[in-house]
Amino acid sequence: MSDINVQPRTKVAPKTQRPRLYKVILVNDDFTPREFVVLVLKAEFRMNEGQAHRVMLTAHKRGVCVVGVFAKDIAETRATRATDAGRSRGYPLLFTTEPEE
Ligand code: NFA
Repeated sequence: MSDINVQPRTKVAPKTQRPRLYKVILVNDDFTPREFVVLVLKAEFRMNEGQAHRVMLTAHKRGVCVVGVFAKDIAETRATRATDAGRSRGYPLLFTTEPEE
């Protein structure tokens, strides 16, 4: 009788889990001046004038615009800082976060 055990290999290579990414979304309002929105986008999201202007205009026309995609803590910190920058000037400017599918 053979004492060689041939067993199928059952260990499966685990798929590496990448941390979920979060979108920062700029929400339009009727009060925050366009140029102030552009200023905040440049300061808090390191955008140049052209990029910031395009994002501002897209939110202005469509209601919302994705500003960028980041790790959760970075997305939340930037959305809070950018929203606070508007609040400190008395504007209802709002940035929200939302997980990517
Ligand atoms: N809708 C604002 C205005 O007409 C500009 C704005 C754009 C505000 C994007 C917030 C977000 N002054």
